[in-house]
Amino acid sequence: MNKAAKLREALRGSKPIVVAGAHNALSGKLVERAGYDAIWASGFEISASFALPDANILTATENLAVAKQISDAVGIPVIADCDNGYGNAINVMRTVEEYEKAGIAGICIEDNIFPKRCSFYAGVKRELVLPEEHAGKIRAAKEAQATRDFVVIARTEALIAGWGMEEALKRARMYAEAGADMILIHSKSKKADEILEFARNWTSDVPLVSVPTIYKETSVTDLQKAGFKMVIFANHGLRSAIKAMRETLAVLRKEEKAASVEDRVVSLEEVYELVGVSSLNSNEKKYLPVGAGSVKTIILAAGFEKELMPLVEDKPKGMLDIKGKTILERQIDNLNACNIKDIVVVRGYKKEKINLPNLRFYDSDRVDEGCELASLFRAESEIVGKVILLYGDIIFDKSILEKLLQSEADVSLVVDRAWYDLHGANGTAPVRQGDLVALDPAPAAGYRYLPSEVSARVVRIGEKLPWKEAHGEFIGMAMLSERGARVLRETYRDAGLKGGGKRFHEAESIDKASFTDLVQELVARGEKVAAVDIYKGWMEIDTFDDYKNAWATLRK
Ligand code: SPV
Ligand code: MG
Repeated sequence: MNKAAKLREALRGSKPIVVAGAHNALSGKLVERAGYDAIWASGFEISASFALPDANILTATENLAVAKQISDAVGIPVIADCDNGYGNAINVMRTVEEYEKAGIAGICIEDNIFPKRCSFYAGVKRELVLPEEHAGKIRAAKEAQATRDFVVIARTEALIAGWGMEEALKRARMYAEAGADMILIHSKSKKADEILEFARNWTSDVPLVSVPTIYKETSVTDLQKAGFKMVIFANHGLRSAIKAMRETLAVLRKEEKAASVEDRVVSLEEVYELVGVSSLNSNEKKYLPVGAGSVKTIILAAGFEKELMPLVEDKPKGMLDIKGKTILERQIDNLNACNIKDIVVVRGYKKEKINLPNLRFYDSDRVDEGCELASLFRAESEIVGKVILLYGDIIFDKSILEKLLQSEADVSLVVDRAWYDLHGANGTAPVRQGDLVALDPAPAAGYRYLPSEVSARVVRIGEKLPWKEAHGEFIGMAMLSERGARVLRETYRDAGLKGGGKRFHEAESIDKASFTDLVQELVARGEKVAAVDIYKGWMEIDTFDDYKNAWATLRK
């Protein structure tokens, strides 16, 4: 149902139509949320919101833009205060056409001359147009409307201008005969007596509208009993906003601390909710291309490494300084350089020492070795959308991250192929066994690594993979697509349910498993795990020797 039809329906109903003023979309939304039947796009409020008097200073175009802004933001009808229609009957016709096209349910036109003066301003010259002229405007308005339901309210200022009850009644009758759908009888008397007398003498079927701004003791029920169909609280939203803003700003100026006004302001979350941030988020996911800007990174920095003692006696290894920058800072620099700003860190061992800015934290109490997966799943709610998983103890060249970001696979693991040149191809056992991977296709005989277009699949992974069967080393950096993230979560949950305390690949149970065990599980379930090939360009800080080596190799 369109909004004019809604307003018509309310007019046919037995209840009074209770309306409140607004001056922009947000205030309109607040009126709607407070349960009013309709919104009054108030000339007084809109002018005031421009810090201007209500005296036809704003143009029709400016007022219309605000009324449309309000109507577009709400589901209830908007009745626009169109002052005197912005000119004579000819101007009124265009006013009607434009407001109706904009989705406004109805307008109100008063018999003030152009330019008007607000009904309440003291000491200003008050002149009304001849009643015949205003009746002509109402006729023109009704003929100009394109749809049946659009509502035209005729307003007389006869009581405001001091012309007396007879003149007010005479004018109102003329406007009703000209086709007005409602009559607004305005008064600046402190008591409702005037408008109540008017209502007693009103014999027409055309319903009456009241604006109890000055006769403020009169309730909707009183007005309904007197025969009024619509009551407009024209400017109370704006006036309360002025009071609240003035007081809050004064306290804040004095205290000079945001917390001093905390109890006077709504939370930011309430503002987000009012302006629809949640639909912004879901639409971004639906419609924006997935670029690095929408990739999240989860850094696993919970673990404790005894081989790094005493270096890590008072801090986690991610906070180890290497030439003026911690490992974590070096990782963050590279992530930021690739436009990745959403960084989640899973902390555990000495967690309070990881306190760098612009990170989001999840805390794990599983700091003993071999509980990496349990730590990662502390941040399970973050494993959504495109996600990079990063071990907190590696230092890497930015180009590795750039290459990974280009992968289109659902699950991508960065694999160092230099490992095979060093060990696999010439049969030299590695000094230390890392997370090794076997690939399909395996490197050809007489292997010398050359970057290839086609990425190989990881078929086996783990620390216990016999080195002679391995083709590369997983460096501790992986990327999941939106689907990959979902599959990873589901696989973890499902394996946990089915496996319980049983062995989980290289781990004694899923509870003690590493990320690589879950990758092996994905492979076992037929999931394609792609290897993103690199050739050196990274280092892991696992031992004191690694640390010394990093100092020797890295630039400041
Ligand atoms: C307005 O809100 O602009 C009105 C109502 O016209 S009043 O200010 O009470 O005249
Ligand atoms: Mg007005």
